[in-house]
Amino acid sequence: MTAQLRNPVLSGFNPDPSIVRVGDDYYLATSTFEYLPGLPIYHSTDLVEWNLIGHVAVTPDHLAVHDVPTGGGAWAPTLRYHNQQFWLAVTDAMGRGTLIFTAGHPSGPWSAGTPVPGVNGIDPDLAWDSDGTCYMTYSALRLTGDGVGSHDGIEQVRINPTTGETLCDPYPVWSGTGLMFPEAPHLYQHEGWWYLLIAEGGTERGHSVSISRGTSPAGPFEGAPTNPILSARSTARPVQNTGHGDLVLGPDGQWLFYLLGMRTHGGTRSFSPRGRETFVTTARWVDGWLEVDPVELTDPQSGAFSDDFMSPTFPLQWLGLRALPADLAHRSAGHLTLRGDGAGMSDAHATFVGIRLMHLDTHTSVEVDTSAGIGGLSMRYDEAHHYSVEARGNQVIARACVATLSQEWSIERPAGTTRVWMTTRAVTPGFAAMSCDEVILGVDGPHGPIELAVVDGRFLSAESTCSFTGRVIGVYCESGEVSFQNFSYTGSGN
Ligand code: 6LW
Repeated sequence: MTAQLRNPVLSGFNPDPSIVRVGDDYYLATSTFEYLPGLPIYHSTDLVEWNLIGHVAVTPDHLAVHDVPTGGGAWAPTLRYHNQQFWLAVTDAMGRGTLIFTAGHPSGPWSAGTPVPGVNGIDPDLAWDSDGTCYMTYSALRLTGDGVGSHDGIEQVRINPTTGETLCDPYPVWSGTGLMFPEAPHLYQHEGWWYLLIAEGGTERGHSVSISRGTSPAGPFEGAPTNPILSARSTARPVQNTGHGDLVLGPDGQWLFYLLGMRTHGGTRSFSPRGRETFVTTARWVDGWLEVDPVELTDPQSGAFSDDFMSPTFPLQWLGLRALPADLAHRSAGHLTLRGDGAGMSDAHATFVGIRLMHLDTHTSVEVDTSAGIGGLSMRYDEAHHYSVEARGNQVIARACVATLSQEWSIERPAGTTRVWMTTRAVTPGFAAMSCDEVILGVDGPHGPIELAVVDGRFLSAESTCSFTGRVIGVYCESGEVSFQNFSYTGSGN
């Protein structure tokens, strides 16, 4: 791998990466599901440092995530540059369906999103032939109509990308080697060929990448003799589930493949607390076919995030559950105030804002004032899987909710300011401890930190929850009004 490339590229849940190069600038988009703002755009010039520069979906009208089931919402963008503008095609799953957004610059503002009602599927790709014909190639997992949930392979249709009109009936194209869930198609023109790259095998441990080629963007395509050209399945590689990616030419002429993968942990390496993250690997063309190298993990990166709530606007890292952070919380003079309507963390519409958990060993804390309400710090995977430290009346309650099971530990609230915290600590792999990490839930007392509970972390992992996201850690208000000060996150470890 090129010496300075770093893996993961984007820590914390950031699946389905799509990348575009314009001159010396690289832009990358990932999926956000039920969270807003949606569809982050990251920018880099050296492919080492990536900065979050904005989001495509910055109003509740862009994506109809308010009422989608968890795991629905923004799936699998394709980011492209054509005719002096940026294009992003995406599925708002169970929401607005297939959409195309455009922008003059990827930091925004983006257009309102043009529906493509003739495409009933996921993972839409956009490609233009030299005569200007626009092809949308997608995975025909039916999200609406008769046969919801059925999967008809990869399909393609010619479209007018400006109006969203389909210009012919969709037709099937090459759909892989026969592994399950052919998805994530991207079309590339290279040295006289059109290449159709897809993922297959499902987004779990069988995830793979396969490629085919033809002389027309509409096919027919013949599969590579070496398919699948990438998979970590049945290997001891530290990054598993590798697949669903996009190809780009690096500054030094090196082809690079940006893709999703999971850092798995535990005695049998079975659990991924951060879900699917973005990785990169090198690739090359050999005899007219693409070769992709296995994904290597580079040295652990440490990181920190803090917010003193002095600025009236949210830093771009904050995510709101089914609503924009600014519509859920008010920031003023060092305080973040949330107002709850009775929905706790077990509700799909909890009043919750948080950041992606990016590391394995982490510590997060926040001061909480619940004199007028109930709330605290929570680590959420989904509404069925979350751990919290809550202040309520004269009590501090640690709570672990896993599917239909829930357990609580409570103490009398210590005197003074209430600073609640959560620590995640990697478990040393071995047969004595099969889990990925333990989560310690606590509160500061007058004589130092007080541990309320130590909870097994495996239940907040991609494998236990079957959610498409990852852990998000942040603050919530169940009822009344709760005010927070000085949010702090530090993390390290792969
Ligand atoms: C996405 C599909 C997949 O649409 O998971 O891994 C879905 N790939 O391609 C949601 O991220």
